[in-house]
Amino acid sequence: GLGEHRAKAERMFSLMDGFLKNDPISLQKDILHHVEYTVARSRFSFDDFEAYQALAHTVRDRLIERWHDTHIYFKRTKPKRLYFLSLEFLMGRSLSNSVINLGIEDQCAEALNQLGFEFEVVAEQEGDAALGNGGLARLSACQMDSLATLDYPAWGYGLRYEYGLFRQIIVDGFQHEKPDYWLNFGNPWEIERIHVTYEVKFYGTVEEVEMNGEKQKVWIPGETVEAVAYDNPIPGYGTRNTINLRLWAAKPSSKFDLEAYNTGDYINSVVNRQNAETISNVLYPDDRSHQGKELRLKQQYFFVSASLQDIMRRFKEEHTNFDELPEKVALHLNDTHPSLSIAEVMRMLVDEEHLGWHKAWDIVCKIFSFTTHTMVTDGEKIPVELLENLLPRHLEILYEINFNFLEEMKKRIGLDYSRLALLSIVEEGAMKSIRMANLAIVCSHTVNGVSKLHLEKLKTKTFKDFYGLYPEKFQCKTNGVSQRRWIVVSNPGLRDLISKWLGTEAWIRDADLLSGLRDHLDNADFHLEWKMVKKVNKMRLAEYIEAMSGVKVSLDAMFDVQVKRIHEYKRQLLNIFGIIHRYNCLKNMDKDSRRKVVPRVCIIGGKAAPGYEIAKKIIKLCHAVAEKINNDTDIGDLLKVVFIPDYNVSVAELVIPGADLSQHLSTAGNEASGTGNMKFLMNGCLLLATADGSTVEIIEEIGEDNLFVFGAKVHEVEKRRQKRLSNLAPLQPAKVPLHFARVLRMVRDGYFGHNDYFKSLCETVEFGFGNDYYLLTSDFGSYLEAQAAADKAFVNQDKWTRMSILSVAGSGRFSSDRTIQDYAESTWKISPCRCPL
Ligand code: AZC
Repeated sequence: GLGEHRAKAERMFSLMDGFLKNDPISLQKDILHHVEYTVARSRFSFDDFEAYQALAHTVRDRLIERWHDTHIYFKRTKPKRLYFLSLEFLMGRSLSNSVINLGIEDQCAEALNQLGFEFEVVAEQEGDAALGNGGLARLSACQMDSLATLDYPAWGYGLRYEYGLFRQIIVDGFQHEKPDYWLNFGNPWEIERIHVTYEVKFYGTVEEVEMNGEKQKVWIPGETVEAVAYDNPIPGYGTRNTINLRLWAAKPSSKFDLEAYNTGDYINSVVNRQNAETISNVLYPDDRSHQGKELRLKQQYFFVSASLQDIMRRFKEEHTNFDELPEKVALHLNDTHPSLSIAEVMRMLVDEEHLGWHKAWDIVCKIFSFTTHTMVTDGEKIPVELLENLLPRHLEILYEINFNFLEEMKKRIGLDYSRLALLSIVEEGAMKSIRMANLAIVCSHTVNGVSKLHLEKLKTKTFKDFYGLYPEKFQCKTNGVSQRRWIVVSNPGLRDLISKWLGTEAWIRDADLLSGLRDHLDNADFHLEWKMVKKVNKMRLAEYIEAMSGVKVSLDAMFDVQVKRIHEYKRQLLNIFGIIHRYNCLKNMDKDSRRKVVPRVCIIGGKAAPGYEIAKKIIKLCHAVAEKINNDTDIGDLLKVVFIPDYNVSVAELVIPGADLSQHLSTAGNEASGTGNMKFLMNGCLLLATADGSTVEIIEEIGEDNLFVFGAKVHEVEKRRQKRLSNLAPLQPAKVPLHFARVLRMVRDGYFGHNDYFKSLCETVEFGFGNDYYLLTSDFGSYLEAQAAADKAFVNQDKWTRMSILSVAGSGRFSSDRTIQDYAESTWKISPCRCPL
């Protein structure tokens, strides 16, 4: 009875000590407790890694407290919730970020110290969680941090891949891929929810049955897999709110495979069950191409089905009427990858909840929003053949959505079949397929671009036809990055300096305050301290470079960095050609001129998709050029070239703060936004960049004379491409700038060895072959001018420091807090829901 219940509650309460304490002594006790009872080591002998594990569990306990309170609070107040659906999250390490967001960094450092450990060393023990490819995935991670910090009632959903993005090993200058066994050392940041499981079904047939006198479709699936939840608490900064990132892992269904057991085929039935686990096994390592593989489709649906069952269960606990769904639930599609969700919600509402089609469609169109992350027109497509087999009912639903949509369009635009064919969700042709972007646009109430330039291209090119039909759907949400991760965690020196001169730490929650640094622009002491911070970061980076590649670099040199995925459109090749040109110039200089040269350390890093041959050749070329130049004693410290292997989030945290100059070289019109540029900007590193993606807005914000802009503008690119093609017939060396031709010839003729291997790479920029689609030839001259301007600016360290300060001061707009607030207010329509202390 009630009395019994109350007695139990009182007893529980009396057993509780209150919240875990965060003073250094309590933390030490907890660390030792975890050393002994979680890690099962002796408190008298444990190493740095074990100290990491014990501290991580100590922090995890505190995260769980807040995480619980946050969820109880959300449950009680019932706000409209956002569900952020993404197949990729690049979280990187968690320890430092958590400790900072919980506000217990000093206490943890002191606790460790008294136990004979150093926080930085212990934090270095943690491996990266790399459940994503590149920009899109890291953006999701920054956005989760902002959602928590700004107190939004949000959940992230993703997949718990057992193998994250491959580790890049360089052997002899060639990239090799090694699996990323990230879970082998345990993962203290996740909470396994063995009771939060859902069945996900595949294959089978669709049948028609009579129900209440009406014909109703039912899907009779052929295979069942179980999804198990793993929860990852995401703490906000300066708030108790700690939200959840729920990742799904596939497990064999607990339902017995009866037939196999009965026929005595025990071994095979166990083997079959194991196949289920392969679904969430490995992340696809391509960041721009989609191959229409069955396993990938299975992953997508597995993710979608588990997440939506979870979301609907939570909704139904609190509501009985689906009309309320749009007031209580916002579903965000991070790119097209999760857009099967649309068909799945329709299936749930129509087949399972028995809503009429039109009513269901009405609801569905009010809950989805969509962000695209690419400039490429040819988006993700799912072959109908695959769907027919794997998800037969979903295919029917997609056909019906498309039929209704096209009927509506016929009424609006008439029987213009070529236009209708472009709009259609179904692509006819050699391989009939579903266009995921069209599906997402038709159903979402908002279609977001990730920079102004990107949105412009969506409106005028990529989705021009849709824009004509639904202009109000299209919105710009320029990307941002978290200043918690990209200054506070990765650049503690700069953090202290900023806080000292601003007289507050409030900028950690409100990045606009960074503009206050402009007040000290001419202060000599400020300059001195600013330069000192950079120097220390360069030292840290130089040590890392020496450890990784054996190359010793001078701290007086300009550290010039290009780190990002390797892609033709990102033009790492332009960078390498520039380096070769610089080398040629140095070789031809007399002693006197050489004395005036700004020494450079050119640092390149990034992974190539395993099947992307040209990108792999770029990596090899980088190594071949490095080998030649670094071993030329005549050049010495004037020029060094370094490739940093296995670029990932934690490497970025080390490299970005140590950079003087960073390069963002995409041919204008190809980079949807770019977020690396923002991270460098926040760290006082000057940008050398094309006017592409979000760089255009950075220029707006800090002014053209605070960075080095070069190259064709978007509107010039198409014209130049045409011009090149009209020159196509004969090889026309006269049209190629001399310097460019010379550099190209050196690579082609084997100056750096391996000429056969580099042949196809050279051809990408040659007439009659690749036709230089990305316009390296025509941008080369302007690129060299920008480089010369950077050299010149670097000589004047006063000017350089001013530019550096102005970069940080202008970076506030590029905080993911601004992006998330904009999404919350204009797209998701959600309000902050702050858990009381
Ligand atoms: C990237 C875009 O290429 C980049 O310009 C953008 O800044 C970033 O998304 C975040 O919006 N796209 C991807 O990373 N895409 C995939 C599939 O990985």
